[in-house]
Amino acid sequence: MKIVVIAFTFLFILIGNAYTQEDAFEKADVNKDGHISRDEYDAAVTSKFNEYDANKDGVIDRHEFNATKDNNAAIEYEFLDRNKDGKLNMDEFKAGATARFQMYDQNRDGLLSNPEYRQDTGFPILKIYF
Ligand SMILES: [Ca+2]
Ligand SMILES: [Ca+2]
Ligand SMILES: [Ca+2]
Repeated sequence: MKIVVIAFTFLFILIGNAYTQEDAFEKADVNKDGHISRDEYDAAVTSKFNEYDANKDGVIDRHEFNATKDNNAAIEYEFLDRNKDGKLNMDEFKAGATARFQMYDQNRDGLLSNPEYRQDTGFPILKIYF
């Protein structure tokens, strides 16, 4: 019985994660055309920046980015922090987000389709941005 409960709990966690992923794409796709345009992406990235910036000082520090705990976040933080001052401002965050968008936009149509969003890059980098 206990094992069944654990198995179900695990299943719910998996389903929960799948829904979370679905939500991020669908939430960003404001006009529900199945693609995330650059405008939609910019809006989602801006609100994500504000979400990270917990103390509202206009920059994301390493703690706010979770870079002190998460190795992938730490690597992405280094990539984003172009002037290496240990802070991310909105310009740096958006420049990095644009670079990642272009990386995922495989057919170069300026739109992010659902399969492009879900392609396996080894690490779901876009989750960092929206
Ligand atoms: Ca759209
Ligand atoms: Ca901050
Ligand atoms: Ca595309």
